Amino acid sequence: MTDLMKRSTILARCGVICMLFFLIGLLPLSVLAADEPPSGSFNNLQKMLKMDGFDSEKISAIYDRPGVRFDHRSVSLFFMHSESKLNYGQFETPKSVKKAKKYQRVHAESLNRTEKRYGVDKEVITAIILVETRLGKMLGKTLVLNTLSTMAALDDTNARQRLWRLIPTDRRLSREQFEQKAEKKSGWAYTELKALLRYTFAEGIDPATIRGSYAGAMGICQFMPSNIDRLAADGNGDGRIDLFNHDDAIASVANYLKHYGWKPGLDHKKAYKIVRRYNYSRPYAETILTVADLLKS
Ligand SMILES: [Ca+2]
Repeated sequence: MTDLMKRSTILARCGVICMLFFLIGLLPLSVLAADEPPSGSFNNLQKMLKMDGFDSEKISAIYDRPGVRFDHRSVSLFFMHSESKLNYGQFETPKSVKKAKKYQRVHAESLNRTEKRYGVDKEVITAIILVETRLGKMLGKTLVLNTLSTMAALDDTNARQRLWRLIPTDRRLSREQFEQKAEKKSGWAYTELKALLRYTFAEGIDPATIRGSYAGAMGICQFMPSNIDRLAADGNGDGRIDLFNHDDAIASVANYLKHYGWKPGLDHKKAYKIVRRYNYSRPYAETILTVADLLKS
């Protein structure tokens, strides 16, 4: 079934309400953000970045862009009780394993080269890419720059107050929890934001175009920007790090695991411990190792 046919079928099923949501989804971000002041939110942040040595003109130009804005929608998720948990079982189904095996065939050369070079099992690398982004098919829709800038701006009491008012009251944390988390997360986000800017400037990428998860993870392997500098690798040897390129993403996953102690022939317990450095969730680590075993069988 083509994408168009799928869309038509879904719309027909959902009716008028679904159609409205669908159309809203197609609106440019600037239209949706009409209720939010377009500028001013990041004035202090810009000053900080400039004081920290970033080029003044470049920073001003970035924050003048129409799509760059205070993004309460994604950042709110950090301060809400979560409603649903990811269904990890979906990755262990025969259909999912079949797709992962196909990925291994398509990227066989890159996976074999990487396994040899880093000593990390290609099945584990593939399992991580499967769970992180459905083998590079779901890369996230949020502008990483907006998420990190909004979160970093929360060191300012006005920005915190503004976000607090925008979080649905029935799902938000207590005010005290919110304040504590905002303070902690704003410092974290500022570090990540600086890493994003350093990376994109160095690679000649427009930082206002990179989309990722609501938490700011980006690329096929979903690295946080601060990990790019430390642990991303150039898998295709073109002298650049592009985490939206499969070769680079494959090598980066391997380099990350190797850095945290992966060696060929690790036992389950040690492998589990290292995979949790990629994502701290226990079901995540179990799933990665189960999928890797299924790919080996
Ligand atoms: Ca590369």
